[in-house]
Amino acid sequence: MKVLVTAFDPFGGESVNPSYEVLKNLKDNIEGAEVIKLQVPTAFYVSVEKAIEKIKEVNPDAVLSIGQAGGRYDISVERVAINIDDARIPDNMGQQPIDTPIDPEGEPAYFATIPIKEIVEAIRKENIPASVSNSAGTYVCNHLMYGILNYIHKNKLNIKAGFIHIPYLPEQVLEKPNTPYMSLGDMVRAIETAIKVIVKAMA
Ligand code: PCA
Repeated sequence: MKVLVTAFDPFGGESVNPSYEVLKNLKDNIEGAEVIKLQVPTAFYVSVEKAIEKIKEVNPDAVLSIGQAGGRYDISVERVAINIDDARIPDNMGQQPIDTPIDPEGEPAYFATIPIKEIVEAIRKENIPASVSNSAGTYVCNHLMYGILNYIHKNKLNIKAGFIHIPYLPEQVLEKPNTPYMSLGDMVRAIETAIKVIVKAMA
């Protein structure tokens, strides 16, 4: 079994992206499944193209994407991706789509196909705060989640997919008073736990 895990490069003036820091630290094998790691740029369309390229290359059983959600307190397991881009800030390529459908021919939304409630429960059992989130926003993270689910749906592929947003790392909030953060160790443990649940659910 193969699980493709994607993470983003830093954006919005940050020098790190916690998702990529977590990605680098994940075990290469979890519950017998091979963990394949891919960094994608924080850029509309290109992020999806890179992910699809990799999906075609490695033919994974599941795709889990991770992204930074600055300001969130816990590990948020996303329920749904919506067919809209509405960017508060330009992406890393200077693109800033406003109220633009991601795929005019795609469904309005896709639900994650990974077991979101079981993942939240398992992470909380590790004593790490986690919850289901009902919006992945309207920036690149939602775009990537939508793009991957749309590709799987249109091509009728047997691949589970989902998205997890994670908080800032402690070093990112030194100059941001009253901003939530989580340690790298806890976030790595949370994502490894999520992968375990995904792998077990497919076995
Ligand atoms: N977070 C952004 C895009 C890249 C990332 O890590 C988001 O939540 O859309």
